[in-house]
Amino acid sequence: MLRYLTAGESHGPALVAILEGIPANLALSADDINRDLARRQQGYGRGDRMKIEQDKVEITSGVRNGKTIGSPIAIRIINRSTEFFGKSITQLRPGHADLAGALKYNQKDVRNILERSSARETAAKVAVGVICKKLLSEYKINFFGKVVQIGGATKEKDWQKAIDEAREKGDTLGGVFEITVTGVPVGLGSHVQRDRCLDGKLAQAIMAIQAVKGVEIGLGFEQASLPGSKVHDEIFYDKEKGFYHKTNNAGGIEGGMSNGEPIIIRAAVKPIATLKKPLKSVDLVSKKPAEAFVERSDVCAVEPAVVVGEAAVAIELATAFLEKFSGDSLEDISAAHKAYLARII
Ligand code: EPS
Repeated sequence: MLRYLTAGESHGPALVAILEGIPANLALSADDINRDLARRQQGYGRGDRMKIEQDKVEITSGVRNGKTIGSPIAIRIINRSTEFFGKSITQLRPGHADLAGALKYNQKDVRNILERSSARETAAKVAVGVICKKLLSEYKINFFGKVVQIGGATKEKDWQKAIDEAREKGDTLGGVFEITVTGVPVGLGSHVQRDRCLDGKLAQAIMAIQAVKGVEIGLGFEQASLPGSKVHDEIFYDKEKGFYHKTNNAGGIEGGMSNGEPIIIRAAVKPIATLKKPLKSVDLVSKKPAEAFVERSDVCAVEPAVVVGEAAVAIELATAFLEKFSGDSLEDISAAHKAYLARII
């Protein structure tokens, strides 16, 4: 079983994660992880925090001589920007976890909520996701993420302008990103029980990313207005490649299982909740009207969200892959995978 936990506050000493269930003998280095950590730090619209941080991972367990050994993999990413950690806040930000978190956890200092709810946590998730991607790449499963929309702009040439305009107004923007995964074998997930449906698991993982408010797979919401003849992907057979479809409106998933076509999943990201020109709000302690709290933040974080989305999808697909081809070493998993592919042709 693959499982993981992250811990760490945005301006605390470090972010950490433990990932258990990765088989032995997978080649893994800090550099493998650092590449995606650097990708996550980029993107037009990022704030000044990214000029301070140079996210690098330290692998503190589970790897010896450049290979996994089957024990839990622990990682740590040091936070350079810790200057806000001691500062108390009481003005609630609409759109963030501030209000619900402060009431739920009985806190008078919103800092105790925002430090953990910050999207900074996604650095640890990306580190875990890279390890899962690395495992899946052994089986020719590859990830391609991209931005498809920023604010209302669907053309790349308009994105920077939209972000610049939002910045000038003291505003923020969200958008849509898309993750495509190729090489996924037929039969990950299952139709037999709701908590084994692959699309359900992917939707949960994507929705659990900070700021994501919508998910669709394949044609998604568009298919609700189309007849079946325009939606369902016809089935063909070829002696070399086996069963296949010429279209992929299902986004690679039918009946809660991968169907052998690329998995295509899109997510809607809401605009960042910290606005330079603050919205009306209330002070948590005095309960009097107050402007929302303003601290350093990003104008738009859809580009980094692509990298986080890839990680979230990779973690779910690796979990489903290891359920199907379970084994404690890479060699055992490869044998099960090879035998299965030979059977289904
Ligand atoms: C982030 C770090 C944060 C923000 C952003 C993402 O750093 P700071 O709050 O110190 O500027 O830039 O967090 C949020 C968007 C949020 O809502 O909390 C990061 O490392 O990705």
